[in-house]
This record gives sequence, C-alpha cells and structure tokens, in this order.
Amino acid sequence: MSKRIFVLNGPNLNLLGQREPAIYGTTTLAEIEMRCETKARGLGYAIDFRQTNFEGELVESVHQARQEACGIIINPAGYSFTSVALLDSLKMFDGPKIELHISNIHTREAIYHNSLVSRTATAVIAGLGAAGYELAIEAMAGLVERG
Ligand code: CA2
Repeated sequence: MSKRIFVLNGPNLNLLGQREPAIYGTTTLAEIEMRCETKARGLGYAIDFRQTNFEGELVESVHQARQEACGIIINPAGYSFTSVALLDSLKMFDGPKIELHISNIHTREAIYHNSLVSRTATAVIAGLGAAGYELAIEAMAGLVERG
C-alpha cells in the first residue's frame, strides 16, 4: 500500500498569511507545508503538497492520486461550492478523503455553507485554522490504518 498522502489546495490559498488574518490567520502556505511534512514523516508517511488556482489542475491531481496516494486531504477553497467536476473526480478516488477549511465555513456568509465536496468527503475539518492541516494528517493516518 502507498504511504503517500496528497494535500491539495485550491484557489487563492497561495496568498495565505498575506490578507484577511482575522479569518485565515498569519501562517503562510509554505509554513503549513513544512508542518505537514514533519507531521507526516513522524507517522511514517510522505506527502505531496500542492496548490493551484485552476480547477482542471485540481481535477488532474485527484486523478493522479488514484495511482499514487493512499488518501487525499483537500482544501478546495472557492471550488468547494461550485465545482461538480471536482466532486466527480473525488468520487472516483476510493481511499479516504478529508475536506479541510481553515475557517469555519458554517459561521460565515450563506454562499460558504453548501460545499459540494462534503458530499463525498470521508470527514470534514473546519475552523481550526492552520492547525487543521496537521490534525488532518494525523486523522488520515488513522483512517488509512484502521479504516
Ligand atoms: O477557510 C478555508 O480554508 C476556505 O476554504 C478558504 C476559501 C473560502 O472560499 C472557503 O469558504 C473557506 C477562500 C480562500 C481565500 O484565500 C485567501 C488567502 C489569503 C488571504 C485571504 C484569502
């Protein structure tokens, strides 16, 4: 079994730490990647950490995960609420999938309440800030090993 977890990040998350710190905190995506690497390594996993502003690229990463990953952690950002294509691709991935949001989408404006991705997610983490990523890695290891 592959011991590689894909950590996928959608549009605008490359700007994390630079804007709206009250909602998204001050940690950059590069810092989050380093923390995920460390956490995963400690648990015996490798990660493939990616960010893209393009919907099709996110879909292609999910396709690639079908061959290479034991699990997917995904912060689809704005595509959570709009992308049937992303939902469809995730449905084709048989392993565990954790949807992650830095903010608590349910306490925000109504446009952020209905995530399409949640319909296929094994679990959802929202509102724990950047720390949610490390928790997701830990949870993913549990899902892969214990189901
Ligand atoms: O809380 C999250 O992680 C979100 O997925 C972030 C998305 C938003 O559409 C979701 O509702 C919740 C937006 C990402 C915007 O990225 C920014 C990056 C830096 C500064 C401000 C926004």
